[in-house]
Amino acid sequence: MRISDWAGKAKLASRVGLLTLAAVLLSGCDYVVMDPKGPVGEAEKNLILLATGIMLLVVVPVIIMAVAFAWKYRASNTKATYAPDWHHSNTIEAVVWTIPVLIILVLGTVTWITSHSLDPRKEIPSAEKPLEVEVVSLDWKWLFIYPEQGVASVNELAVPVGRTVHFKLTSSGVMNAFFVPQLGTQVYTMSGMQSQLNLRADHPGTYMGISANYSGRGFADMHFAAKALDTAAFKAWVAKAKAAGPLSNAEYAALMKQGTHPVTAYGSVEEGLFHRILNRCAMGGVCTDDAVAMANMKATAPGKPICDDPAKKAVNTKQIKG
Ligand SMILES: [Cu+2]
Repeated sequence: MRISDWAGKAKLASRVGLLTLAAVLLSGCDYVVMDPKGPVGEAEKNLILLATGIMLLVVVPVIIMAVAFAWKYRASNTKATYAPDWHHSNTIEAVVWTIPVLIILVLGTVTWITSHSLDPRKEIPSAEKPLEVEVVSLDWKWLFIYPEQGVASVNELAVPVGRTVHFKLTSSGVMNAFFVPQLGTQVYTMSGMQSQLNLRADHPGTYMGISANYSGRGFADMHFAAKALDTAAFKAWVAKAKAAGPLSNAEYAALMKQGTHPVTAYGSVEEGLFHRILNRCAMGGVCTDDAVAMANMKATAPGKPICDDPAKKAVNTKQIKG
């Protein structure tokens, strides 16, 4: 191959490379995770950048060496050392073991520390009491209950800017995952279980909220708007919700039916609805916690069949966190 052919090939390759880069940069994709709007998302973004950077310490030299070695030891290069009997080098051994071990130590330490500092259950220090929001995933919609305000909404989450929000999450049926990428941390919602999440939005705006766990036919439409509002706007949002009709048992039964749902506000919520959803008795019947309590009582009575070893900690679905 002549030199001009090589030059032509290199030019083509660089053009393809530039076009690919341009396509990625101009694709209009929002790198939402890399554009966080709160402290949790910020910490997670930094963790992604740090982990990627550390891993590139290996990836980049390996790519360079793969090309450089192939070029240096090409058949036509008579100046390169030819060593057919070579079999060991202490220097190479030291390099290929020390660097990965150091990287694993650093990554392991960072992962250990952030697993605890970014625990979704961990409270975010704040002077103000966190806002309580109860989240229920249904097929295929999200229900948000505000116990303090006595209102609820479907597919719209409003939170005050700068105030920590403490979420309690569960699912009415199949497993889903609550995720507002710009605020950080995805948490699973599971039937009969309660998970917890603490988040804070530091900038007003409307952020995309999704379910990050496939849950069936209407899943693609199972998203919600997470609105971070200033204090006055949040008060106005609550006032507007209060003017809407109640979230009655009949209304909740309708929400439980499979199907997508438009954004809806409810002016009042039946007391303890989240507790009953969590304990699988929202539509009547025996609550799971009552059933478990009854089974435990039976087990402690002498001569009765033992459902549960009383010496062990009671199995109570309500207590399982995470
Ligand atoms: Cu679970």
